[in-house]
Amino acid sequence: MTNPLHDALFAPHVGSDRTLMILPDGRRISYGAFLEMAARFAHVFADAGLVPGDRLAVQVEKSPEALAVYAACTQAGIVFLPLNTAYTAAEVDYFVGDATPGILLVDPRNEPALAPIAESLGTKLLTLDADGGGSLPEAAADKPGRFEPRARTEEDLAALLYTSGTTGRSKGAMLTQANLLSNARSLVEEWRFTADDVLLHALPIFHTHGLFVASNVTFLAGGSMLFHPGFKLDRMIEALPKATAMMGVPTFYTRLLDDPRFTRDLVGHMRLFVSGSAPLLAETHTAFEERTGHRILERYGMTETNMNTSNPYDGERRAGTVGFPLPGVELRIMDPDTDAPVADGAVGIIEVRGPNVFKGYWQMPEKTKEELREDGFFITGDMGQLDADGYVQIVGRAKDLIISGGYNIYPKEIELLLDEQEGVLESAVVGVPHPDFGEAVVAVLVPRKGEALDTDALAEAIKPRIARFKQPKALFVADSLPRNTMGKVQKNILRDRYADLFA
Ligand code: MLC
Ligand code: AMP
Repeated sequence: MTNPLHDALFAPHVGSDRTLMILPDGRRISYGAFLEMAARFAHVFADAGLVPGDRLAVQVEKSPEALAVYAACTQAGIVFLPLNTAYTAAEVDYFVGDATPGILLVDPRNEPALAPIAESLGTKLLTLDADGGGSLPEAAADKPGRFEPRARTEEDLAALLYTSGTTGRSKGAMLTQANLLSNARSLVEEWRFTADDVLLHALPIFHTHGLFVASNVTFLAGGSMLFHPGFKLDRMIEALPKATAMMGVPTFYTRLLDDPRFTRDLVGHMRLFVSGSAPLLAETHTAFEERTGHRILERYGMTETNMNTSNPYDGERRAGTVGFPLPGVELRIMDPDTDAPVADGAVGIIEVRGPNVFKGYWQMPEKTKEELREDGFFITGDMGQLDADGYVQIVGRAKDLIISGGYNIYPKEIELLLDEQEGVLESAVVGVPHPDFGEAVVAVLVPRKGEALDTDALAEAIKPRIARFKQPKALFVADSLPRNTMGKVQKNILRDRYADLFA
């Protein structure tokens, strides 16, 4: 029986004593032990009645067990649906209602808030805490350490990852085994990952970067990871001398550069630093090289497409660019007005096609049609251009999107929520430069006639509704919003108005 993703990432390591993870306390977990744990979890899921194609939603802290749930789903043919731990119960309610998973796995702390949601949908609730305790590991304790992988093809779904949209409604990107596998293979090759690599892994494992890019590459190469629950500067400084490679969002790099302990000596032995998920400022790239002698390798990806482009491993890693399309990925720059390719070097919307491109949005055929063309090209919504040597440069976004510390935030979602609040006539949410997060969320509110707005009370009121990272870092009250002659809010004017807020 074949299950291509399992066969490539996990099957070769069953029973292996090689180290997969080294935890911050020094504890080591071998590939064999990790895969035994995954097999036990797979038994729990199958015994609960989940069959291939069913979904399993997960909102738990990063831990070896949490990653083993992904491996368990792969072998059991279950579609893995990871959720940001910052999402509130109100947000999880939407995802669970939309994806109708057979199991919802949550942190025991959130059980009281999430149990009613699971119950109303007939979804089984299991728990897993940050230390590996909970009802899932309890149920798994007496299960066999081997699980016969369920038959799957490369076209079957492996994961469902939700991404917000410009309408404010999140969409589930359907990723197939082929999407994940083709990308992992390209990246191992392009970035020269081997079994000797030790990746410093401090990214969350509920998004593409930490889950597929970092973890799949490690599994496929048979390397190991210094597996940290999150980015803590002191821990990074301690761990870097033991790593060969690191992957991070630009905030990781600016935070490291702000610390005098981050020196050339500390990372002299490292072979690779990868950055992505948000624009890396050319000045960060330059400062990093001056400090360490290393040139960060910047790449460009999305939830819907995995990785699209990468700067070269051996050739010039050009600051301010995201490099070249990966092997098998076609990239074109289109003029949004004429729907034809732009002239050489001109700016347009980036479209990509290849084995990395997702299958569509879960139960949203209309949305899928709007963004995924019939010829297979996906309209990324990113504005880009090719330089004279073919390096892709991202110069802006056609979509109204803020990227803060590597997390995507769609203003529409926050505006809809603010507009619902008492006394608010309308609102506009923009991203402004932020030294730590790259961009920060700022909201401008217009009160209803005769009403006074209390911004502190408003900030408090929206807290239970949206994740902390999406909440505005500042709220302002204005008499009106700047509009053009068509009545469209001129967000560029607001961005300029608050450009120095966090400088
Ligand atoms: C935390 N906060 C954020 C935030 N992260 N606010 C805005 N944007 C963020 N990204 C909030 C916290 O809740 C806290 O609020 C305050 O800001 C300070 O938190 P902190 O302790 O400084 O944050 P920290 O825990 O250190 O997290 C920062 C971070 C983290 C950058 C390490 O956000 C992170 O790991 N980002 C990675 C995101 C990622 O993996 N993206 C990949 C997406 S995949 P308060 O007020 O309560 O104190 C993708 C495709 C691709 O995009 O190409 O890769
Ligand atoms: P997400 O859908 O959350 O995976 O975010 C994908 C978006 O992140 C892309 O559409 C880009 O706008 C942005 N992005 C990812 N990598 C880069 C990069 N290296 N430079 C600039 N933007 C990036």
